Amino acid sequence: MWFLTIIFMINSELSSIFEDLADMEDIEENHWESIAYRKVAKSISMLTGDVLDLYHEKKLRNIEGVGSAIEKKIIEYIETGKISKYEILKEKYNIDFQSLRKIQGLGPKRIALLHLTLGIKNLDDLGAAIDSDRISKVPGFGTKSQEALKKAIEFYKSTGAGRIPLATCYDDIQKFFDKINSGGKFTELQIAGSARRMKDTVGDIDILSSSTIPEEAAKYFLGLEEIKHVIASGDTKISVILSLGLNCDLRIIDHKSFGAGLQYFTGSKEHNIRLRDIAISKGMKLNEYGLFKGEKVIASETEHGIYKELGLQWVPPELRENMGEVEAALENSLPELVDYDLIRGDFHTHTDATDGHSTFRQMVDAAIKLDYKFIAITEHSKSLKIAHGLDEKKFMARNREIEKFNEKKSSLRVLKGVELEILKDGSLDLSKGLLQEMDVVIGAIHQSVNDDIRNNTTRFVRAIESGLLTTIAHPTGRLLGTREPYHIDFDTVFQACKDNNVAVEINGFPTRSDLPYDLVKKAKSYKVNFTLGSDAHGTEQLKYLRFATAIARRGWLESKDVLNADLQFSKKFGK
Ligand code: DGT
Ligand code: CA
Ligand code: CA
Repeated sequence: MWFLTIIFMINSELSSIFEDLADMEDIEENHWESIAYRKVAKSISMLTGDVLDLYHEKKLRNIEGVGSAIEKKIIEYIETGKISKYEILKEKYNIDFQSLRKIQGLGPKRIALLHLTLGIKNLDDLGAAIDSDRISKVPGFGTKSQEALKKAIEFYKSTGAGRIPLATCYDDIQKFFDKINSGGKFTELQIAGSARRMKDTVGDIDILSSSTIPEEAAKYFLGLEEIKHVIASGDTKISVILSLGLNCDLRIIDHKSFGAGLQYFTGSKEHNIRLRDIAISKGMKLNEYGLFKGEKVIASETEHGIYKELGLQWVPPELRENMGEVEAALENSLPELVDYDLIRGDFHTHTDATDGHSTFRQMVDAAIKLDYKFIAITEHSKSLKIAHGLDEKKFMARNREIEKFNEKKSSLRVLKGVELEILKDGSLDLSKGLLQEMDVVIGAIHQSVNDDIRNNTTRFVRAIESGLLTTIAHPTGRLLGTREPYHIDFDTVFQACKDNNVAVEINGFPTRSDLPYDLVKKAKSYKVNFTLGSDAHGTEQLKYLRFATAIARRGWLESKDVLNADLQFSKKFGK
């Protein structure tokens, strides 16, 4: 990963506020202000450090485009959580710029025009205006752009609009959860939905609770400062928008049906439908209140009870996608998933020698602190110029540094690695001699990718057959929300990996999450090995390894499939 900056919550909040401000100033016809805000929005979004750090160091002015007026606004936001100018304009316009901006063909000028002429404020308004043929009549639009907008909305909705990578909000969700819990108002509290299933992206957060004082508990929840807006508040369900930019559904249910509720609201919907069918086939009824035979409650208090009474093994949440887990659970043959705690090392990291921002020593120290047994430092290779890829000479120097560290017999072993460019014709970016010296060679395709499936597949296969790769990196090349996966024949690639003893990477970097879990399951059927990597470009990103592990579990992997798992690593590296 080389073109993504790190995601800091406050940076992304500020950047989208300034972008909104720019859009609103455009409508107000204050074009100079608009240009200034847009510039700052962009420079904040590209920062590699946290705005909060710059604030503490009194260096906000170092951000490109920040003068005294904008500096004041940033300080106001950090200290009060609000920017008064923004609040005033928002009141006036109340436009969902963030969604509208994501529609291809809608820039700030056109959003402003549609607002001024048709009063369009959000995607629903836009859809309705298209359906009633009003857009085509706006000067500058026409039937053709109306059609194009209709398609663009469909695309936006189908590619998972508004979904957030779980890895970028996981810590905040945990903190929010702990805060709810710390109030002492709830008897039971559990995260459900896609976040419990550890899906790579989440649409909203579902929290399930029970309480002996439900009204007081609801009031406490609604008073939490993390809640930005209340969408709906009923006796059993409260829906809110959190300041971290996610919706959250809190359900307060009866203690007696907590297990059934947890099962139901964990989903997935497809998994639940299968369970409901099984219940029906056994003459029972399953819903969020329990498993029933006629009026009689067969199970409801615990989730395990529900599965047991249906004649199934308890299914780990990560597997609940109707991908064969129901059949396996009926036959008592679910896999023994690789455990999060067994992953004690990272196969994919970068430092400031290329496009990372932590030093070698900082990365190594952080790995020791995490009690890792190994870390592979896998810098980019020379032809990835944008990431300052290293040539043979620089890799040799790095290798000597690693050897020196390993001589000290620390609890951590550092592996000599490279994220190696697979060139256009499938040849490799560094000399054979150097590659043979490496512990970890992750072959990656970053550049000159075309739409030709045969071309891309052959490119991978040639590299795999070189005998010099240990792993292929983020195989689909997808970037969540911005880039479609490459066209690749994965049956051929996985077979080649198996034949040449090349592992397949699961990259846990939030916007990559690559391989996706369904392809992991497919790769497993070829009996390949897997390596998990965070693709961290700084110490604070090492935590993404957990999300690579989540994908591994969602792809049915067991310890024996994963080279990071203790036992496998020892076998390979004799430690
Ligand atoms: P998300 O929020 O899009 O990332 O995905 P989920 O799975 O968290 O979906 P969400 O929040 O709409 O609903 C939470 C769970 O509630 C879902 O996984 C299963 C259950 N559920 C919701 N609607 C239905 C439904 O119509 N039928 C069934 N069987 N279950 C449902
Ligand atoms: Ca959800
Ligand atoms: Ca929900």
